[in-house]
Amino acid sequence: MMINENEIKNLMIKDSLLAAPFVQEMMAATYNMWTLGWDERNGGNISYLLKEEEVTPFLDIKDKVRTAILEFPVPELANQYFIVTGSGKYFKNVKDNPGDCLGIIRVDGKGNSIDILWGLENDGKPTSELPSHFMSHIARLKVDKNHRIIMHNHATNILAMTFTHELDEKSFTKTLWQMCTECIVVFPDGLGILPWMVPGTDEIGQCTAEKMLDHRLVIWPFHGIFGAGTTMDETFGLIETAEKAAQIYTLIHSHQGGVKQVITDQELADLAKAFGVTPIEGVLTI
Ligand code: 2HA
Ligand code: ZN
Repeated sequence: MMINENEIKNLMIKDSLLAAPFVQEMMAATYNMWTLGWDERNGGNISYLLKEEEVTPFLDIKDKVRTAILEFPVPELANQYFIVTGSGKYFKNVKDNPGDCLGIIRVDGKGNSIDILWGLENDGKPTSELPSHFMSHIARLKVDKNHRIIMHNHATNILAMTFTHELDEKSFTKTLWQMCTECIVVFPDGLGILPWMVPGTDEIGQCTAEKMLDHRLVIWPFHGIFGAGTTMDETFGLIETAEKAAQIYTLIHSHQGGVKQVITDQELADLAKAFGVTPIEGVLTI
């Protein structure tokens, strides 16, 4: 069988791309989340802002596979590259089939469409939560120039807690801070909470992004959580820490004996001081 020059180039690029650190990180993170039970079926999505110089060693950026129009323009993200999970793709399958489940996309110069540069084979589309991801990236970049990752999943205990705890941001934050000593240090900026809304819409995207100006964690009641961060590990660790605290909450509240003692507000303030973080206003009363 004869293979032409273009086909050889494509095969080599495909091969080397799978070794790219950002592809490896997406494969590992999605698999870890699935293993933790946070991403049943096609639940969850990740988008990862990439620098052009990270992409060019692995991909010819002049070759686009196809273009997709954006229903919500994002001029703030013009010419930016992302690796994203695909709409309807199962996290459990990403590591065995990254070319089908992931895509590398670039927003055009005006922010009206995206070029698909690699992946999303079989006519796949970027995550159905792209409005929430893009709008959240825009919000986080306003407050953190090192921001890179938006991650959404259906973390089990956080989701459960939205049924059993009042949905007030301050008291929800305080309860989580009280559950594990490290929480106030990991998320001194607390959590934002939206009302229940239909997922996948521009509206939930706008509301999530508004919360992201003040918090790196945003809860969608009865659905899941959004996290933001500068690296995959940091973002994963942020959600993991909140989820662990929510697990402790659920464990102790199903315990017949109930709660006998908690970390006091003074102790939380001492922790914040010792670790040099500033807790959001209005949560601690000391
Ligand atoms: O489809 O989690 O919110 C994946 C989702 C939607
Ligand atoms: Zn979801």
